[in-house]
Amino acid sequence: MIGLQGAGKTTTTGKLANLLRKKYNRKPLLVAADVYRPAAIDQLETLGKQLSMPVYAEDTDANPVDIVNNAMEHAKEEHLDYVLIDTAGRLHIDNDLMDELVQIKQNVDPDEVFLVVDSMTGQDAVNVAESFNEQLEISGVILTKLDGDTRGGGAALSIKAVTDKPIKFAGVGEKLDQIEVFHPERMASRILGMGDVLSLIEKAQENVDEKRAKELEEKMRTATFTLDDFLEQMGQVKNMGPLDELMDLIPGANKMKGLKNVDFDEKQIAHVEAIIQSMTTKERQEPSLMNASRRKRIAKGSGRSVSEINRLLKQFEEMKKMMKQMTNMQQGKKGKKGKKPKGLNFPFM
Ligand SMILES: Nc1nc2c(ncn2[C@@H]2O[C@H](COP(=O)(O)OP(=O)(O)OP(=O)(O)O)[C@@H](O)[C@H]2O)c(=O)[nH]1
Ligand SMILES: [Mg+2]
Repeated sequence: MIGLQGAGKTTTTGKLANLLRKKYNRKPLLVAADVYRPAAIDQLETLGKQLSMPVYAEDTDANPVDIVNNAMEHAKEEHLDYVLIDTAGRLHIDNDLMDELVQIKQNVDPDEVFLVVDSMTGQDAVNVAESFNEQLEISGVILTKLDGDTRGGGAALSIKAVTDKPIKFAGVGEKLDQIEVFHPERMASRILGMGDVLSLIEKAQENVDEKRAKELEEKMRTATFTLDDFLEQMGQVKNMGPLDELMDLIPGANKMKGLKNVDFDEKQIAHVEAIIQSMTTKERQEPSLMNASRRKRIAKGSGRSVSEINRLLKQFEEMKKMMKQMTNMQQGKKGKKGKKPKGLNFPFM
């Protein structure tokens, strides 16, 4: 990983290692080759601890070229199959930095040289990419901080044009799972405000248990969907990531008047969860049981107001009614055994 100071090299090293293990079942080694900032080694070691992954580091007076050579040996001995090298950044490109990186490259002969670029740096990012590529022949680019705004999309296009190297990954947040394989066509549609349905489907596939989703769907169709099911479904959507991020992926959502200024407050979900969790099993199955004293008890248990509980129950009933109508409509059109449309089934989204 190479790039300017603060571009996101260290974070990206952790993210890639995480991805390699999670998705491809690999055993990566993280290597701290930034000896100029004492905190840099600590930072990588902390990441390694967070991920429970091995980190190779030496003292700050060691030579980065020696460090990477030793790290390669270490990886072989420990049967680790990917070596991710976190190198030092500089405020500006300078010759010392370039020389050191060239030497590291000659010594380890890496399969990939990833230039990590902060997408918020705009046009400057393009110049940086050009000079790194000239001197080090990068193999690909990783754009970070694409969660900031869509200006980064412009940088992506120009970097590709100038270096003719592919953008391989995109960092979309500070957390260690917030990295995505970069898809140019998706980026283009995100910039154009068309949403990114493909990414949304991918997220759903990764985080939603398909068998359970089918069972829940069946329950909805037969109107036996309970508040317990509702709770479970909410959990599945929550796994997919922050709601406002998901909204960005839905085509046209940013143009819908009502939605534009809605604050997708994660707290709201936590409140609904607290309310449902304060109900007895029986109440969750049969919300019609809910009389005034039960509502009061639930309010107390969840720390929410009775009117919030009333609202939730009303919304739940309405949702069930709507599902029934939709099912009837569908059956009317295609017959009872007709194929249902593919796609996501999150009624409350
Ligand atoms: N929002 C957001 N923040 C990111 C992303 N990637 C990195 N960051 C943040 O950017 C800051 C700098 O990241 P580092 O990984 O330390 O950057 P670096 O390139 O290693 O920096 P130096 O080692 O100082 O050259 C940190 O606060 C990261 O959390 C991203 O994709 N999105
Ligand atoms: Mg760093």
